[in-house]
Amino acid sequence: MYRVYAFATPNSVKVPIALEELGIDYTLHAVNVRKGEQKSDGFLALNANGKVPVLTTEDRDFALTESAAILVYLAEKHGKLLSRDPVRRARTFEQLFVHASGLSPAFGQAGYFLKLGRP
Ligand SMILES: N[C@@H](CCC(=O)N[C@@H](CS)C(=O)NCC(=O)O)C(=O)O
Repeated sequence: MYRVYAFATPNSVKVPIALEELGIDYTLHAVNVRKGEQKSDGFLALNANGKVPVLTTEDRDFALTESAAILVYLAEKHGKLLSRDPVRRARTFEQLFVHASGLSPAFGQAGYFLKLGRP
């Protein structure tokens, strides 16, 4: 069974959504980024970058960070959600990269400067 380390954030929710779509069991482990839990030693051992989400196996032998990488891993490992047709596959990656390289960083900065970063 997978473990998902996440919080109620746009990047986090992608992982449980994919696991639900795939029909795969997982356990959800809250990492409260508002309280700084993503910078704890225990969490940094999973992701030295100190960010959610992280997907691990039950024994935590395998830990994967970066939401887009996690989505691609799950789709390839379980043979669903990612077409083998080159054009359809490219369209999926097109949307994935729009989010990973543009929308997500913009949301992250807006969240920081509009909420967390205020004095
Ligand atoms: N590129 C990363 C971004 C991860 C990210 O920025 N996560 C945010 C929540 S959406 C986070 O952990 N923020 C806490 C922090 O940066 O300290 C991904 O897609 O997984």
